[in-house]
Amino acid sequence: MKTQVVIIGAGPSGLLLGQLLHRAGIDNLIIERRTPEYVLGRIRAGILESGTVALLREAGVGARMDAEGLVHHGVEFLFDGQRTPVSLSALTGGKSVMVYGQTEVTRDLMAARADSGAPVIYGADNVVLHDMKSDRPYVTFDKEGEPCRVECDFIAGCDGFHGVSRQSIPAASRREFESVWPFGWLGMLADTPPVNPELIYAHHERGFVLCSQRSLTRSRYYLQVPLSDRVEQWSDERFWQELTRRLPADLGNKLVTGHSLEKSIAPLRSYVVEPMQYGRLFLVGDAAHIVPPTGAKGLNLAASDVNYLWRILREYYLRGRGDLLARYSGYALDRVWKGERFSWFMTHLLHDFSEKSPFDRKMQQADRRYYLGSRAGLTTIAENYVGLPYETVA
Ligand code: RFL
Ligand code: PHB
Repeated sequence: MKTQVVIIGAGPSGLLLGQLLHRAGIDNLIIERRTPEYVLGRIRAGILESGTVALLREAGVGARMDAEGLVHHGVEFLFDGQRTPVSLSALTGGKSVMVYGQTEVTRDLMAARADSGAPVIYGADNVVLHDMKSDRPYVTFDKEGEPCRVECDFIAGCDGFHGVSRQSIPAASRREFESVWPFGWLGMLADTPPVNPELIYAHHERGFVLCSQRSLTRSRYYLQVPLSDRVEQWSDERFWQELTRRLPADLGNKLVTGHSLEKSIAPLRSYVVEPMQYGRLFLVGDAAHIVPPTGAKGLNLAASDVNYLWRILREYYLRGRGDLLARYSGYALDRVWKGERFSWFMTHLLHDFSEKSPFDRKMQQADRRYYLGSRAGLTTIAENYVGLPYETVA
């Protein structure tokens, strides 16, 4: 087999890149280890930055998002029992975020891929990348026990944190930066109306709480939990009780409880690999970086990488601009590190750190009072939350 770009991984990064390239007339093949049902079963991100929304529209997959997604012009913070509404639009010159879950984004991208007739191979085992430093890289894999080989011009490693692409770069040619957080998030999805029209990020001495949503009838809540906790220890009843304890009475009384559709615990990690390319291999999304979910940046940084890579590849194929290829990592990492910084900042600001010294706790409290009590502080939070602008590829 032969194609122009082999994309490894059919998560949101791989599917979005494939869609944009296909619409630009650039042939690509997506190779995915799992089944489509498995990929759709993962409940993850819920908030899209305005740049991600624009990119999905540009890819021709914005119709259902625009019809069903909820535009949020604000977000709320809560600590010491005090609620602070943050008007994202007023602080950013009219920008907003979209509540539209990663599952729905992925479903739309899968449908667009099927309509386009462009190929995806699901259930591919033993994917191996070859000759990335040459002009003719290729990828081998097994499909139903049969060995396959695809020759290509470029490989896009969109295969997430545990994928094969990053590991294919020799250790001496990559540098890793990592910080693992001492707690996890227990997430719960339920068909109950959200407790508040806007998302609430709350600090509580028993731990952080996030009240999020997927629609007007579907809620997504998160609780900070110790890393030693297992999801089996959290019955629905215990979850709702703990959530109520961490919310002020006016909100707790409004909480509508119900049967959970999904519950899972995610550890929190900050991670970046540099550079994000090796010869003709480009790393995209979680394959290159992980953020704690507190800033809602994981999926949005993946879209940001796709934004740069597809424009660079389009310039290469349509205008012969080979010079841009070497600049992918620089473009992507500038925004990635800013997203890492914001996610790190939000995680520090809002979680309970039992090992913090009394002085550090006072600093954390002062940070909260300063950032949420000054227009400059609120503007910093708002402009990062709606998403920093993309640089123009030129
Ligand atoms: P994905 O979604 O992990 O997709 C990668 C795809 O590659 C496939 N794959 C392979 N295919 C072929 N060969 C191999 N050897 C392969 N190895 C892996 C996988 O099966 C998969 O289909 O990465 P992508 O596309 O870069 O997308 C990134 C986003 O998924 C991610 O940033 C966010 O979901 C992060 N994230 C969250 N972000 C938020 O903004 N808000 C959240 O609430 C949130 N919750 C989460 C999350 C990530 C989680 N993970 C990764 C543990 C919750 C969890 C549990
Ligand atoms: C979610 O709805 O899953 C969500 C929203 C905002 C975050 C993290 C997760 O910061």
